Amino acid sequence: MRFDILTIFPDFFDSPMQEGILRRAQAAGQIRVAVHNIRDYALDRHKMTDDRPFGGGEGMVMKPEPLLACLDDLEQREQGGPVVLLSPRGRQFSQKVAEELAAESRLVLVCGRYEGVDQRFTDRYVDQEISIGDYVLSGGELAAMVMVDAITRLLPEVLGCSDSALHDTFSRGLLKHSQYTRPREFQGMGVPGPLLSGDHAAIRGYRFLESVELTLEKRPDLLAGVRFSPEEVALLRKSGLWVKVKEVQEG
Ligand code: 9D3
Repeated sequence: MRFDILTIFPDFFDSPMQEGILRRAQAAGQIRVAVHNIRDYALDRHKMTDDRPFGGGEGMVMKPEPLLACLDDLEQREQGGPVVLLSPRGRQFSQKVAEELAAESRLVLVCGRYEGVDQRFTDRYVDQEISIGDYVLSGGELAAMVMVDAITRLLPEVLGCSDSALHDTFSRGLLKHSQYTRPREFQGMGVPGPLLSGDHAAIRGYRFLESVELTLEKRPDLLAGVRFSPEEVALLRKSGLWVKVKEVQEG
């Protein structure tokens, strides 16, 4: 997968791309991230990428011509992918949107700054607008990083253990069970018995019930879409959680 990122702050991407999964995925050639400085495409001698809004008002607006020049340059060199504008107006990013975009072979991510991007650029050249949530950021750069990270770890060749993405929180709508490691006793606190039992069926059952319990407590909204197998229903009934799950699911 190839990501082209258009930004006036290319340095923003340096360190996040040099750690962990993103670093490995790039080194292995599974993803390529090309960061383009919009300012390099500004035509005037002051290298202006923003200007005052027509009609007046606070703040500045990103000029459309440097954005288009940058996009044109990309598309002349390579086959273009869908153009995504990171914007507080966009459809909200989610695991589902990440899965959808992970099916692309190329994405162009345009990072807005200031009060926004000239609407004529968006109207003609942007395929979709995406927000990462209902809070105000200073620009689209961090949002673009969030997207690159979430999408990259979904690529089948990226995760060594190919089904660990499937087992993640959200993959089936349950929060993941808690984890413990050594030491066996920490500040007077032990580790739940089943995890030390070596009985793999007991461990699976314990973890499943803890997942359901956590989801009931912290994210009951997630339970609406979860279906349980007959074995799971039996476990839930035995533990007394089934009634609560039904309550939440049937509203
Ligand atoms: C105070 C300015 N806001 C007036 C309603 C508009 C506004 C414009 C530009 C608010 C934030 C920004 C910069 N943010 C983004 O470009 C952005 C963003 C975000 O702020 N939240 C969540 N996702 C995203 S994606 C891009």
